[in-house]
This record gives sequence, structure tokens and C-alpha cells, in this order.
Amino acid sequence: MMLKKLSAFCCCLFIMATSLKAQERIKKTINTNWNFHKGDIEDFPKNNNDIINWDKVNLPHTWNAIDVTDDEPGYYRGIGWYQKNVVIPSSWKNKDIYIYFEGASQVAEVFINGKSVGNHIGGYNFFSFPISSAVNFDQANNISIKVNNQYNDDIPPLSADFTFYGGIYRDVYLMAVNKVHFDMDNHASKGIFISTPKVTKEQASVLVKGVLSNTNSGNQSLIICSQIFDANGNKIAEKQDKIKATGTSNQAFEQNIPSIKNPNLWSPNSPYLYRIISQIKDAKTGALLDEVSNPLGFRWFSFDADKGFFLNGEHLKLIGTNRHQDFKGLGNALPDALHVRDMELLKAMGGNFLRISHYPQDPEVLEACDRLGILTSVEIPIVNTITESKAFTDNCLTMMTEMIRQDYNHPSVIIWAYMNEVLLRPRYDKGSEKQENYFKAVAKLAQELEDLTRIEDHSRYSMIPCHGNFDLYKRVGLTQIPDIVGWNLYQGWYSGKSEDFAGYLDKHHKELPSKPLIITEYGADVDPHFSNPNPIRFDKSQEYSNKYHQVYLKAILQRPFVAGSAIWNLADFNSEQRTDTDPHTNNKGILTTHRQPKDQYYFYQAHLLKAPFIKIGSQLRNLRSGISDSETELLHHEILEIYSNQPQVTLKVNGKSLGTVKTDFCIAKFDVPFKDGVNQLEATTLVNGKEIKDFVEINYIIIPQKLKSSLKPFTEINVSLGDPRYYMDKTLQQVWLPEQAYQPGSWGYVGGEIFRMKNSGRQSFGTDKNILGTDYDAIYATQREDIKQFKLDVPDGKYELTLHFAELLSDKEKGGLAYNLGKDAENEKLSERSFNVYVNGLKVLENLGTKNELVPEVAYATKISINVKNGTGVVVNFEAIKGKTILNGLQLRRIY
Ligand code: GCB
Ligand code: CA
Repeated sequence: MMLKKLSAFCCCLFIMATSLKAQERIKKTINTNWNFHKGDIEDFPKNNNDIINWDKVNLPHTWNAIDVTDDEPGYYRGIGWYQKNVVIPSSWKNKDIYIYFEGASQVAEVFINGKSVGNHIGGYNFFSFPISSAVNFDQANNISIKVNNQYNDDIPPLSADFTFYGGIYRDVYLMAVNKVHFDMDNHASKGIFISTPKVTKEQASVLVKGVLSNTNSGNQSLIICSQIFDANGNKIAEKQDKIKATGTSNQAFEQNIPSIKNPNLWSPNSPYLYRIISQIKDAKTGALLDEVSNPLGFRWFSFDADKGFFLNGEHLKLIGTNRHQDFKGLGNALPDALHVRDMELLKAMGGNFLRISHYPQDPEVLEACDRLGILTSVEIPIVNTITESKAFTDNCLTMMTEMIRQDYNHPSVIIWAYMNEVLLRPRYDKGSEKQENYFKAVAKLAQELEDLTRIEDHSRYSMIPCHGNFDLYKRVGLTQIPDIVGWNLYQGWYSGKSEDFAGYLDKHHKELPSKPLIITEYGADVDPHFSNPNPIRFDKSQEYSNKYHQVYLKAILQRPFVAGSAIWNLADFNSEQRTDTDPHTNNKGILTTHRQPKDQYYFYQAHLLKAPFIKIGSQLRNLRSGISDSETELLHHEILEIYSNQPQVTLKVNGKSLGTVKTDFCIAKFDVPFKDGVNQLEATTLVNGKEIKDFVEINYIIIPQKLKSSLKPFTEINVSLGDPRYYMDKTLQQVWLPEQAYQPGSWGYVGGEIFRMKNSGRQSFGTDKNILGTDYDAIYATQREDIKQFKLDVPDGKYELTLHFAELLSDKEKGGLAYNLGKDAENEKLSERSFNVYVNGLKVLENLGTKNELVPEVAYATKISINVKNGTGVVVNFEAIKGKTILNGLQLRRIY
């Protein structure tokens, strides 16, 4: 009896639950089990035979994850096909069905059962298509998608310093909504637009605008309802309006919630989020027909050309980074968790600002920014150059419309931006009439985008991020058009000195006194494998970038008119065309591609975090090496930076205190005597009587200057010629030392000079070419020319000597930085080179040169066995036949 009652009750519950559920919209990913074919096919795939040899992939997916990291220049830019069968249940028969993409790069056409349901241009915005009329119920539907990332003159970006990965690299959904629903046909937006026309500490108003779609034929009395919930889930406001749906029509509606008392304001310190739920109900039955949820944050903000940025009436310096959707090995096809992780890392740095460049990103990014309290600028991907065509203009305008409508409801967004460094690669000859007309076309496009932005959203600011050619942007008129001018500045990297940066800012303030300014980019490459005690531009050392960021941050903080700044970049990212020590990578990230912190990350933490903070610098370089000059002990001194927001820092090395040092601009410097083997470093500072500390272990390989020293028997040495840097090889647990001149008893070169690539950004040493056939680009890219001898005064024994060479000159047209913001590198021409190499008097390499082994830009190494006897040590002699002798790297290892 009891049982019967219970089951009837359950059944009733079940019916209630299902009937209610059936009313709401369904949104589910269809990411798994796709068939993928790289290349084009004649017709869309019809049956299993057509896809028999296709790859099995899951979305997110890009076809360029691997080919952007190999030695072959370029990556696949073409067509790729995706196919999947999806059964659509007959319970969806009375619904409107959509396929929804968070993004596909860069043109996508969708076929359902062979019928094209839509085409979308642009790699970075969401898009969706109605597919009800194309699907069959209770049977497999063939979804085939043709994606194309070929270069297209009419689709931005045309060129840029990042990789234009192809594929369906974000989530794809099927959606089923009631025939009465919030607009689903407005550029994949939510169909609901939420703004807060008036916000003060005492009171806030909310305006909800939307469109009701009805694809039913009959008339229906409906209720549109907006409910606002606080963070605890309490409903704090509600607005209901009656609306009549008259057969298959769309109706715009507006709901005003004029007064929310004492709102919890949204800010980086307190990102208080409300939730606003919009519903459509049947007026008679009260049944829920559609429901959409949006975040709601109450904040007001303004930019002032003299005083900077204000949020909720208080001054706030915007400090943060830029960010690419990129992760080593994954290309741009990142799982959601990696998008969120990046935002958490930015927050943990103390950042309050993100320039989402150079294109709109995964929805997870803005959702995380709303949640974490990160203010954002979002932009469409016009980069470097434009095409003067109607199609290009139309695509830009559509992208802007899509972006604004799709991201409209995020409280974190404060700026809509467009045109990154659009005058970097102007078409046509300098000074020509054609070029002047081109500039006019750029300004015209900018004005059109600006006007559109104003119409779409007048509650946010607009911005154009420009490169450091002030006069040109001003002359072309681009500094006048947007609300804010962004500057991407690289003084001390691509040109001049870091100290020139401040002058540039002051020039802006003087010449454009009414334009608010944001430094939209600044940065310097760091490959954390390098160290250079005497850092120079382009050495990619941690030390150089440390100095650069200090100068920049000081100048930024000292100038109230600088509203904000964004470091280029949060993390290292793939830029296929880049060469240099870590080919295909832009190393300006303050995190590595695997999100390990470089020193800059700690430096900004020390400046931005309120909580007591202390971190020892250069932790990634936990294997180091150096020469010891002392005859009595093995010690190598190195300057160590410690980052802290406390007034002073104490350092203990191997249990012994090195004293207490005052921090200057959040940095304490110590001259640390490292011993051979593992060194334990402990940095501490007292905060209200309590110690906070950081601890690291650094393994040091100390080599006595005198190679026959009894302090430590000689085992091995690795030297990078023509190079002032130390280079850590974590895999082989080796450190390459910078070159030194020979002194008796020790080791080094005799004669010659450091190879420098003339007329390139890199004037100090080496080349930035990608050296093929090796992962040791760093070693092969530097070289000593005209070398006469290399000597090592090692004790007698059996040794293995490895000599490394690479011909750095070539006849190839292009060289130098793939993305040199300064002048393009002009290569020195290759002429014939030929030389002999003798080891301890034996001619081991004969006529080594361009006609023998040394193929331009390809690594060549040879390992030679030697018996050192009679105290001669190792003597390598170089004898030129044609051109100059060269040597790139040398390794000597004692066998016994
Ligand atoms: C820039 C560009 C950015 C580059 C960066 C660089 O100015 O806007 O896309 O990656 O410089 O590292 O050269
Ligand atoms: Ca996603």
C-alpha cells in the first residue's frame, strides 16, 4: 500500500520534472568523435566510405598544433573537413534547433545532410545557424563542416606576429529552444542586452533590452520577466511585462528596473556579481518557455586625459597583460580549464587589467574576468595592414558588430578596440600618392568602426592600439578618432633605449592633451635558459628584461595621465614565422608557454599584491655553472635579485646569512658566492614579527679557472663561442659557458672576433635565424669568426672533443627578425668559405666550408677522440683557406 502510494507520487514528480524541463532550452556540446580530413574533397562526405581514412578527433581541434613547431617554414593554411553523425530526438520536433560555434578559424560552411545551412567569416567570433528545416528526427544526421584558414585579402588579420591556426578550435553546441524564445538570430549573441544606465553607491538602475522571437503561427499571451539575484541567490528585484506574440513575428522589448538600493559594487577588489535571469512564460499556464541567464555587475567608470582611470569614483591604475589563446602542443585548441587558468594567473599576479588581443577569445575568458575582477579591453583582429576593398570593410564591420553584441553583458568589459598597429605595414611606396590614399582609406575605415561602436554601445570607451610612430598616427588622423589612444612601445627592445619610453609618454601628453592613454603593449623577450651578467638588448636574458621592466614600470607609475598598461604578453606564444633561439616562439611572456613564472611575474607580484610577498628570482635556472678564480676554494659569485613588497630582505645561503638588504622598487640585490653542488637559498622578511620566506635549491657546477687545479678534477666543459651568455640545458643537465680569451693554465680562444649580423636589430652578437637540424639554436646562432686557436690546458688523459659549426651567412633573401619593428635586417652575402682544423697537430677537418658540410643555417658537429699526453693539453688550430675561419661551440669531456 505504502509502496503504491510512493510510486504514484514518484511518477507524478517525474512527469512534473520532465514537462518543466521540456520547456527550457537545451544546450549541449557535440565535441566528441568527429572525423577529420585535412584537405578539400569534391563533395561533402555522404557515407562511411567517404570518411574511412579520416582521422578521429575531438573538439576543440586545430590542424596546426604540430606543423607550427617544426623546422619547415610555414604551416598548413587551407581547407579541412569535419564530419559527424548526430541523432536528433523526435522530442525536439516542436522546437527550433540551432548549431552554435564558439569559433572556427577562419571561414566555416556547415552542411546538414548535404544542405548548406550557413557560412561564417572570421576566426574569432561565435556564430550559429538555425538547422530545424535540415534535420531528420530519430535518425543520424550528417553534419559536415568545411573550414578554411587560407590567406584571404578580404579577411582580417592579414598579417601578424602570431599563428593563424585553422580548425574548429572551440566548443560546438546543439541547441533546442521553444518556438517562443529570446532572439537566437542576432549574431550568436544572448539576444538580451543588459546595461546599467545609472550606478551610484546608493542606487543602480538596470535596463534589459531584447527581442522575443516567435515561430509559432498562433497568437499567444506571454509574460516577459527579469529577475535579479544577489550572490547569495536572493531575489532582489523583478520586473514582469505582458506581451502578446502574434504569429511568427519578432518583437523588441525593454524592461527597466529603475532602482536597486545600495548595490554591491563590482571592482577588482570585490568583483561582486549579481545574476539576471530573463524568462518567457505562458501568461495563462505560467509555464516557462525560455530562460537566459546573464552576469550583472554594478560599476561606473571613466577615463581622464590628465588623471587616468576611475572606477566607482576612485582612481585605479590599470595594470595587467595581453594574452593569446595559445599553449605549447595544443595550438589554439585549448580546453576551457586552460583559459580559466590564465585568468587566475593574471589575478594571482595582482593584475586588474587584460587586453584581450588581438581578437575576441573563448567565452571562458570574459566569464573568468567577470568573476575574478579583471577589467578588459576586447578587440577585433585588424592587424598591421588593411585591404582597400568593400569586402574587407564589411567583414571588419561585421566582426565589430558580432564582438560587441556577443560580449555586451560582461561587466568586465570597459573598452572596445580595433586596429592594432595598423600603420606598421602600409601598402605602396613611402610618400607615393597611392600610399597617401591608402592612409585615407585606413582613417575612413577607423571612422566607420568608431561610428558603429558608438551606435552599438555608448556605455564603453573605444581604443586604437598604435605602434610607436607617433607622428604618423597623428598625421593620418588615427589618434583623433577613438576615445583612447593605445601605444605599443618597445623602446629598448626593437629600438633605442628603455629610457626613451618615458619621453614618448610625455610627448603624447603634450601633443594630445585631451586623449586618455593606455600602454597597450611593452615587453622584452626572455628565454629563461639564458643568463647574461652584462645584459644587452636582444640577448633574451632574464637580466636584460628585468632592467627593462623596472624602467617601464617606474615611468608608468610616475605618470598619472597613463591610465593603464598591459605587458606583452602573459605567456610565451607560438608565432610560426619567428626564428631565433626558441624558434616559432615569441618569448615576451612573463610566463613560459607552460606557464612557469619568469622573474617579471614575481616582480609585478611584489608591486601589485597587498599581502606580504617574497620570492627569489631566476628560479627556473636551477642549474648553473661558472668559473672560480680562487686557488683555495670553489666559489662563483652571481648577483641575485629577490622580489618583495617589504622594506628589507635577509638572505641565507647554505645556512650562512648574507645580511639584510633594503628593497629598492621591490627588489633586493645580493652578491651570492655559490659553491660547487647544491646551494640552498632562503630569503626571509619580517612582517609584524612573523617571518615569511622563500626557499630554492640551485645546483652549481663550478669549474676552476686552472683546469689542472687540485680543487676539482676536470670532467667536462661546454663553451658557446661568440656568446656572452650562460645557457642552461635542463635535459642534458649541462651548462654552456660564455667564451673567454685564453690564459695560460686555463682555456679559451686565441684571435678572432664575435660574429655580428650587420644592419639587423641584433647588433651585439650572433644571428636570430632558425638553425636547422638542431634544437640547440642558441649555441649555433653565435660564433667566433677568424679564430686562430682554442686551447684548454687540461691534464693528460683520454678525451672526447666535440666541435660545433654553422654557416650563418646565406644567399637567402630574407633574414633577421621575422617581426622586426625597426628596420629590416639586411643579410651579409655568403661567399665561399673553407678552412682546416687541427687537433693537437692532427688535421682532423680538411676543407671544412660551404662546399664541405657547412650548409647555410644548418648545424654541423663532429666528435673527435684525443689522447692528451706529455702535458700538451688540447690545442685546436684553425687555418683559413678561403674566407674566415669560424667556431660556434666546443665541448670537451674527459673519459679517463
Ligand atoms: C607588437 C604587436 C604584437 C607582437 C609584439 C612583438 O607590437 O602588436 O603582435 O607580438 O609587438 O613581440 O613584437
Ligand atoms: Ca570553450
